[in-house]
Amino acid sequence: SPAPSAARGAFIVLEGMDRAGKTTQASLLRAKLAAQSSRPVELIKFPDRTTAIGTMIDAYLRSATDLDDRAIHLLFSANRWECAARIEAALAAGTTLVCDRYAFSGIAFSAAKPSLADAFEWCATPDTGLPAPDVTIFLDLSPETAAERGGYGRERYEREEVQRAVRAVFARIGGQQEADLPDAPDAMLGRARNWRVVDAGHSVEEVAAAVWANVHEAGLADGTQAPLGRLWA
Ligand code: 2DT
Repeated sequence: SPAPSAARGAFIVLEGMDRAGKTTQASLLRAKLAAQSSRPVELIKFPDRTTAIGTMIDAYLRSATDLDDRAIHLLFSANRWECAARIEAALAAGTTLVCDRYAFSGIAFSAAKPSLADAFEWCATPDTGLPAPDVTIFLDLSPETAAERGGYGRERYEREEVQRAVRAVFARIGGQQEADLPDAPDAMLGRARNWRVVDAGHSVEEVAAAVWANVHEAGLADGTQAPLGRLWA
């Protein structure tokens, strides 16, 4: 098979609401990318619950332990930092990465908490300097449609009022909601927020087609020549 034409693998992040089908779409996207070129494609996900930090995060999400809102926020970020070198090495070696959740979930789920509602900038800061996604595709879903799909699971954040608050922060991150707030995310998050919205309230096939269209339009179907960015430059 021909040698990959671009210098490095692409870093593609999928973000989304619970019940949006993110995990299904991540594996469909991996298959599609693998069929398009000889470039290796790997799936990764955050939180990575397999590490020591991930074990603490898992206990928190299952409500087996309680942690201060800022402490758990920093653990989620640390969980990305402990994987950052591996992400960079994989991309440099030519592997395209499809990543299920990343720093945007970190901001959205923390800033959705009353204790951190006015701390958007604080929430973004620990991820400063992490490898930046080449594109982030946000699978949007209303709580109403999530309910039609059978409702939420049993983990800590899987409640309708939490999901509504999280969705509002994602909308701020994506610039879908004008922020007349002092710490406007567009200024802070910079170009690292290369954000595409896909309406996940359609069939698996329709959503997969929309996800693929975004990857293709972003020029990421077979890696990229662009230098790897850093959050939040
Ligand atoms: P899943 O394992 O089902 O994706 O749920 N979260 C995730 C945070 O609060 N901060 C983060 O930085 C990340 C990556 C989202 C994981 C839950 O943890 C939340 C849902």
